[in-house]
Amino acid sequence: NDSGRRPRGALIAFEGGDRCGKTTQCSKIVEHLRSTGVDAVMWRFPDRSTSIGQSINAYLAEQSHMDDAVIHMLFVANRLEKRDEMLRLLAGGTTLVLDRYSYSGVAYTAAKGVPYLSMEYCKSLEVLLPAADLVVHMTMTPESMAARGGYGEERYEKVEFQSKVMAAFEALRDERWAVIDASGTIDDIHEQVTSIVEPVVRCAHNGCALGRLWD
Ligand code: 2DT
Repeated sequence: NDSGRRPRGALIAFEGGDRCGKTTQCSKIVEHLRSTGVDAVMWRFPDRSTSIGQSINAYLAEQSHMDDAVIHMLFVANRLEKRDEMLRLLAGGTTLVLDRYSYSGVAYTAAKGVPYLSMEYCKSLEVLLPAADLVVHMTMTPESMAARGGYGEERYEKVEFQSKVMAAFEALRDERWAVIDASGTIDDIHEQVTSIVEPVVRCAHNGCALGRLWD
């Protein structure tokens, strides 16, 4: 980078069904990147700390009911309210590791099968946001997810629904996605994640352009 500008950070999203180990892997890769001198932070969506995030949290905890279109748009708004900060961090050289992003937004709503909330329509609401340089899709059968501790506590944690979410994620895949079998050990998965993430971080540092959803 001879322009004198600081190299940008990479935008990396972890996606997958509930209880498949995304949060663990996000923390581990951030810790690893930092240990190699890469400036990296982990964020999660929904961000339950904002007022929109608190409404989403109540919905997920089944403490409130909301129209499917309304809750969908709150998830979108919850990303948009973080957009400026996200772009600022990336431009300043920080790599952002996201525990869920727009891909969950589209997959979970599309999986509901509401006719006016089609996958195409849901995608159209995300176009103001940057595309992830890499989507790490952690996959595992809904039955094995259900066997993990804590499953079933929130609204979407039902085997039949998770199968539909899985199919929706599959329909979203493109060349930026890497699929990882989430049934392995934490260390094996971390090793695979590291080998996929490192070249993407280098590419961003070397000036690969940040894309936009869904170009
Ligand atoms: P966790 O916080 O446990 O990952 O659960 N979801 C998430 C959506 O329906 N739309 C979205 O845009 C996002 C980001 C996935 C969050 C739950 O909310 C769902 C599971």
